[in-house]
Amino acid sequence: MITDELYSTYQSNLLSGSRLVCSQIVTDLIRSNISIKELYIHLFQRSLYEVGTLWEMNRISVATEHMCTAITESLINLCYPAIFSANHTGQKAVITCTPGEFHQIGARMVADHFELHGWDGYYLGSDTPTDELIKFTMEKQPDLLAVSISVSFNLPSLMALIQRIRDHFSDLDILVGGQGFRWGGADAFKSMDNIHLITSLDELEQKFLIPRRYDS
Ligand code: B12
Repeated sequence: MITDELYSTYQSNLLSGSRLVCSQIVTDLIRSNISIKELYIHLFQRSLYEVGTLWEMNRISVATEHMCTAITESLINLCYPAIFSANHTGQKAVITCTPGEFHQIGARMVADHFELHGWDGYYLGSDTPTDELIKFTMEKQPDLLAVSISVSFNLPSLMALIQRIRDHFSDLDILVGGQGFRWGGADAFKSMDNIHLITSLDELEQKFLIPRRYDS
């Protein structure tokens, strides 16, 4: 369990750049069999949201924000033995960010949750060129495509991407999500078929991962 006290210790060590202490905390939590979702949301996500607020308030530098992000990405790697231990179902998802979207950790957590539920989660990371995404999707023939945006100015980029994808894959399920929708944008997808705005990992599990796990 991640108590407020443990979170504060982790966060102060992250902000001061102590990779050693942060990795010890994460290793201990994994050994205690914490769920990956709890670790991702109540430690990594909570901490990065706070880093964003501190950066916005000019209380930490851009360099410190970059360091915290880099450390967090390295700590996520410590979870991989747990993530890749599920029996595979044969289902496949491609997870990416729109062109111009550089925030990739949320998409990575989404990809990891597909893996946790036995899917092959192909994670392409940030700023994927649409032509390359189309080629990759043709090659992998996934059951669904998930796209993340963190800044609302990338909504037009997401709309353009969806239109291009639809030219090639007329009924592929497309999940969209991320903080880019915090200030609206959901209406743009209402009239579109097979586009699903998903607001959290819980909703992703409930609507797409847990039910299908028992189908096979
Ligand atoms: C790290 C960071 C960066 C890094 C990203 C590096 C990297 N490797 O990812 C860099 C330095 C590149 C960056 C750049 C910028 N950033 Co920045 N960044 C952040 C920060 C601190 C953390 C992001 C993060 O990883 N969060 C943790 C993840 C786990 O959370 P998440 O993305 O929300 O994902 C979760 C859910 O949303 C969901 N989810 C996400 N995507 C999807 C998709 C699907 C399909 C589903 C189902 C679910 C889902 O699942 C995840 C797990 O729960 C945030 C602060 C914050 N609040 O997040 C600011 C933040 C997002 N950035 C912000 C800004 C303004 C910028 C810049 C515009 C700054 C600038 N002036 O240049 C640029 C934009 C770059 C671009 N074009 O994309 C603002 C956005 C505000 C807004 N109004 O849109 C934030 C909120 C900071 C702030 N408080 O102001 N940033």
